[in-house]
Amino acid sequence: MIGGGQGGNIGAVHRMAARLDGQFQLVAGALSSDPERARASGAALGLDPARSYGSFSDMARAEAARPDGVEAVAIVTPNHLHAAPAITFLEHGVHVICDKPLTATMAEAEALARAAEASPALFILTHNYTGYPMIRQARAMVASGALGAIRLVQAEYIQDWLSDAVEAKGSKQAEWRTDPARAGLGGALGDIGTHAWNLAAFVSGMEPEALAADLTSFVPGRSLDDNAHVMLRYASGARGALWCSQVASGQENALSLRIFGDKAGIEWHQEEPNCLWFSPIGAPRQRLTRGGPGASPEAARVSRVPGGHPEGYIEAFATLYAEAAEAIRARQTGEAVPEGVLYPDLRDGLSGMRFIAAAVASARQNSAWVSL
Ligand code: 4PW
Repeated sequence: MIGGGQGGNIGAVHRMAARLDGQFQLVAGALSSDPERARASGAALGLDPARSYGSFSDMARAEAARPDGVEAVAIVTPNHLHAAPAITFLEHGVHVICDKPLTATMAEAEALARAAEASPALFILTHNYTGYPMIRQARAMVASGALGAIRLVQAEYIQDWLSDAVEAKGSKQAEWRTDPARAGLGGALGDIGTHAWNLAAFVSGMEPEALAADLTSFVPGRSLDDNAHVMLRYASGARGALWCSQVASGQENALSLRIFGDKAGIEWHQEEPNCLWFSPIGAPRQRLTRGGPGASPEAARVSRVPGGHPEGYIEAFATLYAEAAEAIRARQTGEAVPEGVLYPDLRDGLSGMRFIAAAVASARQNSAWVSL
C-alpha cells in the first residue's frame, strides 16, 4: 500500500508507475494543509476521506495506529520537504520511496541517513532512469568486461523548459526549483545533474574521486545554476564530463550516457531508450535493441512493458516501483532481496548531495578541482 502527497505532475507519474505493475494500491495521502482541499484531492484519487490527511505527521501517526496502515509512502514534494516526512515515516517503520535529490541541504541528508539507519524500513530514491532495460544491458556489459578498462565517461542531461524566466510567470514547477530555500544548493545540478551523476555511476560501476565545475545562471534574476559543466577524474585514471542544462533550446528531456573503454564503447539516449549503441574498437558499430540478439538477462528482467511504454519515462518508474515492491516484500518476510533487484537508495542519495556540494564549492573557487 502506498500513500503520499499529490506532488503535481511527478505525483501522477508515481501513481501511474505504481499501478502499471499492480504492486501497490494507493490508500492514503497527505494532500493539503487545507482540510477541504485535502478531502477534494483525496476524493479525486478515490481515497477514503478519513485517510486524506492534512500533514505527513498526521498521516504517519494515524496510519501507524491502523492494522491496515500504509506499508510504504511515496514522497513527491519539493526538495526542502523530503527530510521531515521521510524521517517521520521511517521512524514509524514505513518504507519510503522519495523523489530525488535526497534533500535540500546536507544537514537534512545526514539527519535522514541517521533515521534510515535506525529504521527497519527501506529508503528508496527515485533515480528512475536506472530502470530502463537498455541501461541494465549497458551496466551488465561494463561489468562483464565487454568495454575493457574504462577510459572515458560522458553524461549529459539537457532540457529547455527554463530557458526563460518561467518562474516569474507563475510556474510552480519552475518556482521552487529556482528558489535556493526550497531547491537547495543546486539548480540544474540538483534537479537533473544528480540523475546524470547517478546514471554514470550505475552503469560504469565507479564514482569520480574529484571534479571541477563551472556553474552558470544564464536567465537574469536566477540565483541557482541553470547550466553546469563538470569535469570528472576517477581513481582508475579514467576521465569524464557531465553537462546538465535547463536552457538548451530544443532539448526536451535529453539524458544521454557514453562510456568508452580500451575494448569498446557504448552510447544510450533517453529519448530512444530501447536502443544501445555498442562500438567494439576496430569493428562496425552495433545497434543493440531491447529483446534483440544478445539481450542480457538483466535487461530482460526489467522489460515489463512489451515494446516499451509510450512514455518510456513512466516505464522506468514502473521498474523502480516493481523492484521496490520486491525489496519491501523481502524485508517484510526476512528473506534476501532477489538477485538482480536494484534500486537507488540512501547511499545514492548521499552521493548526489556530495556531488552538488562539491560542484558548488569548485565553482566558487574558480572551477578548482575538489576532492569527493
Ligand atoms: O527528476 C525530474 C526529471 O526526470 C525533474 O525533477 C523534472 O522532470 C525535470 O526533468 C525531469
